[in-house]
Amino acid sequence: MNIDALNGKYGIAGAARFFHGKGDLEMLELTTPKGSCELALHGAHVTAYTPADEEPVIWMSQHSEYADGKPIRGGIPVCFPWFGVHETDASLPSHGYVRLSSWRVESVTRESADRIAATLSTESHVSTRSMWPHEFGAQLSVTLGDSLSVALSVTNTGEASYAITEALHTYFAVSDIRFVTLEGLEGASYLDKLLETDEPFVQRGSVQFTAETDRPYLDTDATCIIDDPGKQRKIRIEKSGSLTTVVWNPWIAKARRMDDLGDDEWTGMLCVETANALSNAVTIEPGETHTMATTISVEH
Ligand code: TA6
Repeated sequence: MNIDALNGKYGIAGAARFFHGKGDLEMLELTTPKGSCELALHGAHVTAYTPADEEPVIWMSQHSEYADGKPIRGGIPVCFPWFGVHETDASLPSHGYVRLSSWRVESVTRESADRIAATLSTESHVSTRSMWPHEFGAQLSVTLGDSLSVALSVTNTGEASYAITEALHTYFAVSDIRFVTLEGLEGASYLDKLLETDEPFVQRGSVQFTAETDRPYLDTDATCIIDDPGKQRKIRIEKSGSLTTVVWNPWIAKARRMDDLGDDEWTGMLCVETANALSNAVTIEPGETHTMATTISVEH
């Protein structure tokens, strides 16, 4: 559907506007007196969230690609139907394939003067079955109000149960990762993806960052808080339907190896990902729906 048709069917004056963004991607901007957010129909990918009177909360790479078949670097990538490298075929896209193509708009609803929601959808089809031989319908709902809530709902539309792994792979904007701490995961068990071991570790105190960090914290439903003294703010990350929190910063060497992340951009971002991964894979029975959600807010 073209931009004029989208605005004609779903646009709301002063609150919901479709436009062509970078790479000519179809974008939706949601605005209330409490703040604004943007999402690309490509991947149902949130690319901006800025509460009123705040600096942007979501980080975007200045080197991202914006093209069909390519992931956007930054924002909130929707990782599904698998998280990370495919279990049996490493040639398949990292973090699944739903972030690589355009989703359909299902609804845009202004719930009040201060709250607006949009829902996008996608589903299994002939070209996905070769990568993942299961039937699903997926909806991504974004609700902008005093906070930003993003929910991924997956319905098993097939005849047999199956397991999924998934993530709302959120990139947060921070002043300098070297001076930021992450609270909420104290005592949680995590794997260190940078070590050649499946031995779990236990988080002692808050998470601090002194090198590349790539850690899935397992069996945790904890609310996390990014404490950012440089921006004199805290970012609160609540979640539901998720037992994994992945914490990632590429640091210097990995940033240099990434074409879509600038050599000096690593200091300004931190991924705290609402997920279900590894031993927290979710089994969905035929006809059932599983919903995972994250709610992001700023506090001082
Ligand atoms: O969630 C952390 C992680 O799995 C890292 O290992 C790193 O690969 C990151 O995701 C980005 O993955 P992507 O496929 O988007 O480049």
